[in-house]
Amino acid sequence: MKRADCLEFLASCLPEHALVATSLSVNTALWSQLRPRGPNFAGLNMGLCTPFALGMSLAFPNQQVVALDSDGSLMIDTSALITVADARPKNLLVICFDNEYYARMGPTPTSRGVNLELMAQGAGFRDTYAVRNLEAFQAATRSTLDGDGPSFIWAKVERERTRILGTRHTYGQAMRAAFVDALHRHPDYPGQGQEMRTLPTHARAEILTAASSDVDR
Ligand SMILES: Cc1ncc(C[n+]2csc(CCOP(=O)(O)OP(=O)(O)O)c2C)c(N)n1
Ligand SMILES: [Mg+2]
Repeated sequence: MKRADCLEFLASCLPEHALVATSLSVNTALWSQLRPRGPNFAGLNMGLCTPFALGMSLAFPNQQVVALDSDGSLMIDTSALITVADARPKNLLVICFDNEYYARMGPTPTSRGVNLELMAQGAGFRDTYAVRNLEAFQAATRSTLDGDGPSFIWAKVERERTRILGTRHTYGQAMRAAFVDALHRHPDYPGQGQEMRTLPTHARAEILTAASSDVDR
């Protein structure tokens, strides 16, 4: 199963205002091409994708939230699964794309038998799926988007052989500025302009600079 096909399907059925976090992985480059606009926080460092998505799911309880995590990233902090299952956000779907590799750096423990679905179940997830082909991925995704979460999909995918490049909004300041801008426009956002006043001055300046720049990162 190819991760690109899974993500293309997800992009086709995800609600317009869904919030998405991606791990620092192939997920980030692919997702930025499939959904260049909208509330996407991309390229979270290892271990941080699922916790960040949990935060968004609690902040936006009436919106679908998806963590596009990956094997190396999730395994650096599997305790995130416990925190999610314990918090029980109905609107959170965690998808872990498992290519059994740390990007192109070497095999991860899932190549030697680690079962991430069992870990999610042990953490307390009741809605879990292990999928190895596109049809199963599509069925699991439909089911999780229709029902109550938190849900976990362990998606076994082929290792990408070539480097996949993202868009200019994939990383760094430009990505963060696009994300904040998308939150401002989000129908569930609590207050017009409120967030800019509560941000520290240096962060506000950084976002405004990035928003007016076309620099690729
Ligand atoms: C704490 C930390 N250790 C190492 C790295 C270097 N690094 C960046 S991405 C990556 C591998 C990510 O693997 P995975 O999450 O499985 O992504 P994928 O295979 O889908 O690209 C590593 C080791 C890092 N960014 N942070
Ligand atoms: Mg991997």
